[in-house]
Amino acid sequence: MKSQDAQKKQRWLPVVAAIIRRENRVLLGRRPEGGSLAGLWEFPGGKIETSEQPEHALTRELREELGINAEIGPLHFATAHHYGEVGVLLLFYEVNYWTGQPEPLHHSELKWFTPPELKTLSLPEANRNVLDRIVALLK
Ligand code: DGT
Repeated sequence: MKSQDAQKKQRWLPVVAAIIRRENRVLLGRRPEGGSLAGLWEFPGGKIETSEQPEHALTRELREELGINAEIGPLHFATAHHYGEVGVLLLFYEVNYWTGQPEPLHHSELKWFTPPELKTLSLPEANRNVLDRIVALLK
């Protein structure tokens, strides 16, 4: 039987994130002030709700966060990371087609970055493992 502390340590969040490309640039949003990981640049997306299909979660998040209707492309990478007691499993999907103009409905700022610019940004730790693979995808 596991103690409550041990169970707490196993909190695990599945998260979907989008690699939204326009030519050789990729769209990132800056996490809003006052929340976790504030001020860091992240790939748009968010938590998968219970019983939700990952692609549906990403479509929903992109509508809520950016106001776009996106067609979700292939799943490219998965990476896991722990922030203290919470683990995140991040699934990165490619998004090449959408309608609407991305707007910062959730982020403090949205910006398109080239691969060299991406490498200079402050990103959540969880993204460090996959940055090289994302950059390779943009070439
Ligand atoms: P919070 O403040 O941690 O409750 O989360 P929210 O509601 O701001 O976060 P949400 O729904 O975007 O959840 C995503 C979680 O995954 C959050 O803990 C941050 C983490 N994460 C790490 N890298 C990324 C990334 O590139 N994109 C997104 N969307 N989340 C990331």
